[in-house]
Amino acid sequence: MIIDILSLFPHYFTGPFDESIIKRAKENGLAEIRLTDIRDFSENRHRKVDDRPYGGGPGMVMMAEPVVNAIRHVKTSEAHVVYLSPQGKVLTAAKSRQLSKEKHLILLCGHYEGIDQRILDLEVDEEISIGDYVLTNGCLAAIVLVDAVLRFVPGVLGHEHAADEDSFENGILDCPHYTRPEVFEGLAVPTVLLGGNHKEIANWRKDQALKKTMNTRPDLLKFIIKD
Ligand code: 4GX
Repeated sequence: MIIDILSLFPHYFTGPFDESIIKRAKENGLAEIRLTDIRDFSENRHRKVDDRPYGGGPGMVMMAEPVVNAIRHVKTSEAHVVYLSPQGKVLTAAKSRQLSKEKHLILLCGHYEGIDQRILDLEVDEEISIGDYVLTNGCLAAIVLVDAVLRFVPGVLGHEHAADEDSFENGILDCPHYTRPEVFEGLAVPTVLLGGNHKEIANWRKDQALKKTMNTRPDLLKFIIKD
């Protein structure tokens, strides 16, 4: 998968994408992440990419010309263009899995008060939000999206089924996990996990996951009728 990230701060991404699982995915050729500085596409001699909003109001808006030129510079016939914004549909595991099937993702990171609407009209396929809060810019949202999507690209996680067992894959939260020691500061591992009865363990985990979901995210249970 090729991922192009268009932003005003290409250096924002060097830390997160050069560690751990994403680093390994890049080294193994499973993901190529390319960073583009939108300022390189400004026609202005001061590399200006923003201007005052028509109709007035506070803040600045990213201008159509440099952003559209930057997108067109990296765009291929297979590209799927995403704008990260609080106005988008909220990112889910299902959407992340869907995006993991794309050959070429272009992620546009907004700055200031947003971007000229004509960029969306002309070049953007979908608008995605990582949650109902406002960040200072779209770079962190792009990092979150890349991380959530790459986990579903075959080979990125060590063991192929790891992504299937996670929270949300069954529409509910995950069960609690334990590792050694058996007792930590007086708290014992539930005995069912020590017994080796796989059916009993599976039942216990399902029960715990449901209880956790009921307490923390009852909204997730609204549409679920399952064995
Ligand atoms: N999930 N931001 C976009 C610029 C902006 C402001 C207003 C459109 C309208 C965000 C999020 C997010 C900060 C990225 C504001 N664009 N992105 N940016 N939540 O907060 O994705």
